[in-house]
Amino acid sequence: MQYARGGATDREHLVHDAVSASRENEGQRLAQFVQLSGQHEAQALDELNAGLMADQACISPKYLYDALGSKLFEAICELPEYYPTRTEALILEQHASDISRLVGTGCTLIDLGAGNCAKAARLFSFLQPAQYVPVDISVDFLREAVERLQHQFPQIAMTGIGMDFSNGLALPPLVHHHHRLFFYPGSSIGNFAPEQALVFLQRIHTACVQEEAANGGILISVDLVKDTAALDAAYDDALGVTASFNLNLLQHLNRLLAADFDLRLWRHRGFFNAEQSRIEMHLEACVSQTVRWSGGERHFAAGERIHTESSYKYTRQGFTRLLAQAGFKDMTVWTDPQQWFMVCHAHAG
Ligand code: AVI
Repeated sequence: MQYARGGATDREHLVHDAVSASRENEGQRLAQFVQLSGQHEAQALDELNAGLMADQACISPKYLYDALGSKLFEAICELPEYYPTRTEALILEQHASDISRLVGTGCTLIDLGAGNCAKAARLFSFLQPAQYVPVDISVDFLREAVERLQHQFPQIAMTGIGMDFSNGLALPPLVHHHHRLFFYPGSSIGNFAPEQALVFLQRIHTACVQEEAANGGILISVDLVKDTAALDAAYDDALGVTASFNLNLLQHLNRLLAADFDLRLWRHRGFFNAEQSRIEMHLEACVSQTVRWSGGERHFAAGERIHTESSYKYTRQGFTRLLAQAGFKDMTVWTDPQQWFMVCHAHAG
């Protein structure tokens, strides 16, 4: 995926909870892992409470990704209607050599929202990174995949980082400054509103040029504006997997907040809002009801909604303009024949 799962993190809150340093073990290089502490539980509960009490109720999409939510998202990626995953894979496969010509070899490959690390691993033989840094909300999630990859690619130093990068990108000193390539696949940038996306891209730009490092850049995927019917189907599939993914958020809230959402009384809504150029996902109350949780309660009228996700769709020009505003230059764009999806490389300096 993946959305940066879990709570907000910023420089003040970053604490190295656990670092397992790279060791040599009978000639076998071991990956290293760093878990940076995230948002405090109390802050998360305040955020959820405020969202549920807002005039237009809303919950951050990061709460879609509990253990079951992450599995449901993997299933979404297999759906015939959900074109982004397979279209991106095709573009990356077709243009891996072009990408390696632009990036060169020996980079520090920083994989944001790495998940099972499969997308980046397909680029290893082309990019031959000196260091691979998968970042996801929890190192436990990364551990298995990274250890397997480290075994397969012993020549690449691997440092798994557990952090929520959505509110800050303060990487630990173990991550080399030299020749950083930020890889942000999956069109996850679309889950930020455009103003937030700009701030996030500016942070990546700063992280590329810090310490006067040279050769930094970004390789990022973006979902493009297209026919509304194709977009609606991708976020409201016939099998109902996206509906389950969305409804599971209520189950997650029941656990986090000791809430009493009855999932049978809510339905999934997923549709393209052309004016805002975004998919919106909502949970809609089927009947009038009162929901209670520790710390609050709210009456929802039938038809009232909780906004759970936005997924912005860009034009090619609109997104390259955003990259330029963030300080990037020399954009190279690859798309599929239908121009539904794009992968873009840009230099930082
Ligand atoms: C993770 N993110 C890019 C997905 C998207 O398409 O916005 C999340 C998703 N939500 C519903 N389907 C997929």
